[in-house]
Amino acid sequence: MAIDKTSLELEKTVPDAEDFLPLLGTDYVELYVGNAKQAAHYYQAAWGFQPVAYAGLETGLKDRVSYVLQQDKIRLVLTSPLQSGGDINRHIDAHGDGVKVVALWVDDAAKSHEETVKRGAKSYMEPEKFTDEHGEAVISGIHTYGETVHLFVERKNYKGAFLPGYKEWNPSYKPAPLGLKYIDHMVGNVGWNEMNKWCEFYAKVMGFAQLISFDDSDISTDYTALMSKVMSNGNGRIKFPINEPAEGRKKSQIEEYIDFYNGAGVQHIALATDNIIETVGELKARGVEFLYVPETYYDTVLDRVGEIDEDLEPLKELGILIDRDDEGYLLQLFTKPVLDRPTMFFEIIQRKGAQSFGKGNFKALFEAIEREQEMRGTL
Ligand code: TYF
Ligand code: FE
Repeated sequence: MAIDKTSLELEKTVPDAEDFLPLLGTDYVELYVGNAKQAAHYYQAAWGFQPVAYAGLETGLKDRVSYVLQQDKIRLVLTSPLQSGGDINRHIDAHGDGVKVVALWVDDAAKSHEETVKRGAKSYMEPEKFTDEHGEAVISGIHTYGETVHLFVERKNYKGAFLPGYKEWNPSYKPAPLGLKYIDHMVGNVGWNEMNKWCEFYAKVMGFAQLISFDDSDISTDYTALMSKVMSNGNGRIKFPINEPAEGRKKSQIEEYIDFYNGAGVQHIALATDNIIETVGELKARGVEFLYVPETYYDTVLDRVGEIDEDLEPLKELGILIDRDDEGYLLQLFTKPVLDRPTMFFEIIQRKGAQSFGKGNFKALFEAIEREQEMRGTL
């Protein structure tokens, strides 16, 4: 396959002075799950996340429980209801386990709320101050696609383990971390013909700009079709690709997601590592399942991507995919869905200069996804 031009200059550059929503990074990702205790064990044991904080009956909560886990800059919050009824149960009933909150780290949560609501965001949470003996945090929030929300978290005056209301959680069980560093990007699946609407939302309401676009001729295989655009904030720390289903010969993987998730939601979270061979080797040893890439992929991959630092053999053994753009290359691999519903999955990515998303791998990747769809009988 020819190397595509993937220049990633922002179509519209947002000078810092005009950035009405300066984002410092992803603060945390919160999943609503059926059994947070067991989910926490999974992310510790299989993924090497470290225990950080806890809130539940012991801290005075009556109706829910949350576990906070962290690996380098990646913070996960796992929340379950403790009673029947209520929003969390309803969310789990509709979507299964999934991402409810993509929290963004800001300097001024009140201003973030004001600026986005002024531009058309639907408020989810008015700015609210939370305090304990470790200081003060301010949180506000807006709705995005589906039932997903963005919280703005201001923590410059907070010194505790996570946020007020949580206590430190320090069990003796602490499997080693796996070298996962930060969230590279988080992808949203939206409904038919909704991609542009949500890209406009990120542009208009949050001041993001489009990085690249590819049309469905780039990404249609015989069966799967989707459209995708990547939206990024001004400093590039937050990247949100948005996918919509497109008409193919058979059911789009995005449509399968929408059917099982009952609407739009987070499709995959891409986690960056400095050593994908070690990270993926250890994830596999701990039982995480990845999409299978046929060995024939490796017969021609170096013709496409040229020279790379790594030996091909371990990449082939682990099924790691390779792609190149004008700025360098990247290594990536995708897990199978990590839930029983074929909804959310993870990507492991190591960037060696490349700032794109693996366009050259789409064919191999989507054929691998289709083999899984076939086994589920959902094609
Ligand atoms: O984030 C991306 O754009 C890449 C490619 O269903 C991708 O990881 C796009 C759609 C999809 C799986 C991966
Ligand atoms: Fe991705």
